[in-house]
Amino acid sequence: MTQTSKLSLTVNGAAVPDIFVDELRPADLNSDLAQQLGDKGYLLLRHVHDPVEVDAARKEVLHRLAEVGEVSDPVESGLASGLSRRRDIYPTTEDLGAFWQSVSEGKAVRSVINGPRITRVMSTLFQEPAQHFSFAWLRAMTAGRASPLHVDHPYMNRGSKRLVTCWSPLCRISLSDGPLFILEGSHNWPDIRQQFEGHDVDHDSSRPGHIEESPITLTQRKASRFLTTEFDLGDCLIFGMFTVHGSFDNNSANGLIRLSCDTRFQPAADPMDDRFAGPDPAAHNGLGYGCLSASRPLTEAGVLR
Ligand SMILES: O=C(O)CCC(=O)C(=O)O
Repeated sequence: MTQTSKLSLTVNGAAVPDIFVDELRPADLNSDLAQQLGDKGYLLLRHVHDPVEVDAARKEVLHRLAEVGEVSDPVESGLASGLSRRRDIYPTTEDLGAFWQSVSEGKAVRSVINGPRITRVMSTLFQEPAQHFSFAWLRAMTAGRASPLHVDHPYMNRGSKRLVTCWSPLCRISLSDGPLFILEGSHNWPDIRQQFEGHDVDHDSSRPGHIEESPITLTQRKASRFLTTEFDLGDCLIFGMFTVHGSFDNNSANGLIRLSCDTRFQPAADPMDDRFAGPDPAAHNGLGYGCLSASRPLTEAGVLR
């Protein structure tokens, strides 16, 4: 990474010192994926999706956001207008959820995130047929926003123990646009596992699902590093349920809407968390897609999920 690019990285508004940042290394598709995932806590796969299909998904999402007035012309540049008619058109949480479900289930989006290319990689990873949740976490992050530090386990732990997250950028994401990061070695941190294992955010709302310690403090305390990279169309990042991750702040100077989607895969033979399965997944608190901050207007600040 170049010195200048690193300087644009902030979390919760705080500059991340260069010494705490390193590059995510691409996985070797020709050697054992499960072993690499176990060793490093993540798999960065370059060009696993078809970049042309990812670009089609990007445009599909942007045109849906433009319908509610949230994208400037030309729409396919992907810049936020700073305005929104979403809540006027979709006044209730249910309406907002139905809108976001329709965007998340767009044909072009699904042919990337649930398509045969990524499903093949997942079957190779599990060494048996893979299946995905029907629910998908499509995100549109405007400048100034970020995802908090967390592990995924407390949000989706009622099914397979072999569940993995697959995070796919749906636009090019430079270091200043709020890329995802993982904390190096965090999949092996016993205190994080102990704190979150068995915690279910829908059963116990008295405890947060995310990590309250500041990302920089935790990284320093663990002598860890923020691992990130610039993401291109076709890339994806796979990680397990105890890998600590979040996103840097979107500091895009021109207002780029950072688009990404996280999906979850597991061996098809394992039980599936029923909140996220089937044609109309109930998701968190039975709200369906209305549980996601992304279902709310881009002009409103929101919390994760
Ligand atoms: O895209 C983001 O900002 C967050 C993604 C995430 O938290 C996840 O993949 O679990």
